Amino acid sequence: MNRKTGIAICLGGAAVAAAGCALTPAQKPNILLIVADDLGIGDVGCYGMGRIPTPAIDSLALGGVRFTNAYATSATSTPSRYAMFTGLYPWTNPAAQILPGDAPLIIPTDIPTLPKALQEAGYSTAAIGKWHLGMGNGNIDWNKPISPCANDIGFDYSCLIAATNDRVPTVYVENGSVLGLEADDPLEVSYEKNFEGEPTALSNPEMLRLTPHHGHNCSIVNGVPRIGYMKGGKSAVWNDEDMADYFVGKVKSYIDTHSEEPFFLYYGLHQPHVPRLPHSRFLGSTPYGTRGDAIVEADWCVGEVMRCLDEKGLLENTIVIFTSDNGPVLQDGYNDLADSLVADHTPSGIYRGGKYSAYDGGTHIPMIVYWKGHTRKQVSDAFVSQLDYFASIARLAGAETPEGIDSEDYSRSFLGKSKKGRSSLILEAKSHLALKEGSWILIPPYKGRKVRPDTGTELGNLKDYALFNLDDDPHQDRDLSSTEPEKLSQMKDRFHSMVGSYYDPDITAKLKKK
Ligand code: NG6
Ligand code: CA
Repeated sequence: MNRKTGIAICLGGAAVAAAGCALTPAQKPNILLIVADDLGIGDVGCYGMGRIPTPAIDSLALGGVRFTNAYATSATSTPSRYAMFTGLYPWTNPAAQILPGDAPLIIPTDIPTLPKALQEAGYSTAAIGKWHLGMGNGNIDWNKPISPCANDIGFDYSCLIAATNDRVPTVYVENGSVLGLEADDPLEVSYEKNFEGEPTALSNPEMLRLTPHHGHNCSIVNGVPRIGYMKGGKSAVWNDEDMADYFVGKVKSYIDTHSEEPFFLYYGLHQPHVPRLPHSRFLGSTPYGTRGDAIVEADWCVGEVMRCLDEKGLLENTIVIFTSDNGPVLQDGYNDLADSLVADHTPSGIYRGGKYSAYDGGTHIPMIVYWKGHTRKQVSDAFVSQLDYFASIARLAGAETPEGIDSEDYSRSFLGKSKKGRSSLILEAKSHLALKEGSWILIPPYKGRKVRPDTGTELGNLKDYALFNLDDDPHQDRDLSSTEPEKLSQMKDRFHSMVGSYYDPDITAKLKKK
């Protein structure tokens, strides 16, 4: 029996991987999880809110389920990705905050993870692209095999950037080893101090082709100032403009070599995170500067991968999930004109705030599920979250979901067979917590600035509890806390019972002191 036929027989009924329909390896659908970096709901053409063309992503929505009520757990990358792979609320692990490039792996190697569950169910698993969950034990020698790494939490294969494209080390790490290093030029990394004699953005501004707006004033790599210091490893340094092609190549060759077995492939796009350095063939493809062009490049990446699946005849047995780790930001540290060129494009769509924000723009993200022959074009307002990827994907793959995690199974909604979604979700923005319940959002009081001065983001730091109803106020302009006292009190109770001592109105100051 070939894989395609097997899937068709088993999934003929509504319930996928339901009891009594254990999937044999030949029947298991591949899972391709594509996670963009800082892509807003308004940045995706088919959401109809912005101006940037994204035909490849839109074509997933033409035959799939486009979610209008989907949430990342967090308004930044590390905690969002932590939740996707562990099924745990990231704020229950204080280490799940934006990590430096030399941070230790923050997912304990002895807890259940989504890739491990899939491995146990007979899947080959791979992580390609942006990682940002740490590697090693806090004291990495980059010239030796790094342990533990992504492979120790359930990925059979990994080819990653350790953190973000603006953080050192600016090298690719494959299965825990830096690729392309030469023995006579060892790579050294520090987030504390510069290596003697090495140029930085402060000492050698004449070497820069992109200047920092805030932060990003440490080592210069490829004329671009980064966060953190590094020395050596010259032969291993990535070329920013080639990163999209590089990872597309890795993804294609993984698909190529795994077309005969079920696979789970996590593909972390690096766009449109800063520094925005798309390949020259995308430059000028939008009037919105390099941020717009980087989104066009990301869309091209999606198109290439879909074409590869098609050519291999794998579309009918591959579930594709496309999403973003957090909301969008324009000015995120470089003078790249993203803010002055944005014009009529609206990255956060109709929502308030963006990356870093407790308002909806921080976590209300694009999400599309496409499975040729199984999903049909539809727009779903089911309330789903990336926190639910563990339980939902496990269900679709006939894998086990462990007891006691925060992830819930909405696999039927993922496939557009139901509109059932969560009743509630705790949202997180740099350790600031909020509660969404139905269309209601409760933002509790937090000390700190209303607007982040460097990025210009409205953070949602409010003096008192605020209550919003997204149904008729998607932009969260009308605080209903005084007109809806009963709702307010219910949601306050629920919020505090869900988060307990993790709520700390003074958290900003405490994190700064650390
Ligand atoms: C911030 C960086 C920002 C970006 C972000 C991580 C500064 C001043 N800003 O600290 O540029 O790298 O971290 O983004 O350093 S994320 O999408 O990976 O969470
Ligand atoms: Ca991000």
